[in-house]
Amino acid sequence: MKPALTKSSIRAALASTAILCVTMGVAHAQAPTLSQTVLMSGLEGPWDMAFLDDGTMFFTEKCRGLSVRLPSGDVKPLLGMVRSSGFDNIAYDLFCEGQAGMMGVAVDPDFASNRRIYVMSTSSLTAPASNRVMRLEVSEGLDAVSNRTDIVADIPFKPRSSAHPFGGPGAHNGGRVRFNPGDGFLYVTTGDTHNGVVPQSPTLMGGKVLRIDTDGNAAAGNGAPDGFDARIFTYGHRNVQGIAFRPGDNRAVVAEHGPWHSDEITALVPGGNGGWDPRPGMGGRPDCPDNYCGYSPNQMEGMDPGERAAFMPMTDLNSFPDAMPPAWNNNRLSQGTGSAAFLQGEQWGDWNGRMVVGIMGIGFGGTPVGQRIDLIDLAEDGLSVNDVSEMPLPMEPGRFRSVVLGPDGNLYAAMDEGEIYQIVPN
Ligand SMILES: [Ca+2]
Repeated sequence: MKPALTKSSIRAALASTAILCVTMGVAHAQAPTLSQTVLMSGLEGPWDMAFLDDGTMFFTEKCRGLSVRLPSGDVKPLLGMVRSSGFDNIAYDLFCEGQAGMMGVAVDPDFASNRRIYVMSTSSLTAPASNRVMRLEVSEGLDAVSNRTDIVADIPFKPRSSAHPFGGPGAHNGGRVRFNPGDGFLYVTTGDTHNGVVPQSPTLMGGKVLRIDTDGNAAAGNGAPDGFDARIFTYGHRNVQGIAFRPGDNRAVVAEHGPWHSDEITALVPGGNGGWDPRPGMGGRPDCPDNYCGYSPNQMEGMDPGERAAFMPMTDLNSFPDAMPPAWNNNRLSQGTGSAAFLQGEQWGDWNGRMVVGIMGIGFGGTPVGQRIDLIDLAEDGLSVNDVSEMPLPMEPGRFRSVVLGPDGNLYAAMDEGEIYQIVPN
């Protein structure tokens, strides 16, 4: 005997269907399953990527230069560095040494009309050398660049070896360049170059985040203290290699390498001090090798990261009570937070809106190497994190130098080992 279809049974059936839909809705918004494609391999130290809407990808290699991968897969060399091969167009002043070389690349928000891109590289045009941000114009055929204009020419470069870990020339350049979609300005991250006076200096452009227009002029409202170079947005940094802008409020968030302890993720405020000051004699610290206390008190051997942090903090709130506190310090470890991006789009499920941070891996003094991509759920006020988890990678981990969200909504990741991966959420 069939059950009678009554109004109440229909209502009950509809209600249970509705509950089922809600349940499925919740179940649907969960972590995606990832797959990957090797977009490029055999590269020499790929450092950064920047995309056009159609998937065209500009990319840099630290010691070779700038190239572009077309949606067809064809690759065209655009601007080579001294001693590179395979480039018709070579800028002989551009060179690599140690951590320095050709680094960040960004596409102008008005690329469709002005054909401009921006590249940061080390250059020998001055002595000592410097790191520069160059503006280039790309040909209609995407096969050449011209009209180079160096819009920032005074970012420090470390010219000589010093008595420090990784103490060779070229250390700590920062190197990321990114446009903030909210204000349209170009943000440039720089490093302390193992020079104690640089991060807190009002006039030296290392250990900073610069915020400039496309001619290299200071953006209005940078807010640095009186007497500071007007291009400075934030200062007191060690080595910022990651910067990304939070969807919704476009707040700048940086990822910064720590000194044997405390990689930091910091939500920036205009004019803010990151609180890194490796000068001798600061914070009760004595003289330090080559006047740089960054690895004190025991730079060549392992010791408890908490003791290090107490002695030489990444954010010295005793000396600088108003410094910007990090939202996260990688559980007091230094593993190489090299790059950052925000995931955006329904395809990322629960991860939509989370910050991804590529971690290169440094196994010093008993620290786990930790090569991975972290998913960071930043608190609304930027002062802490709601959650941090490790992305389950669809490939073997490596030294993640760059993570970029592509125009197709997929994540692109470059590894020092030579690959650029496309990571697809399913
Ligand atoms: Ca800091």
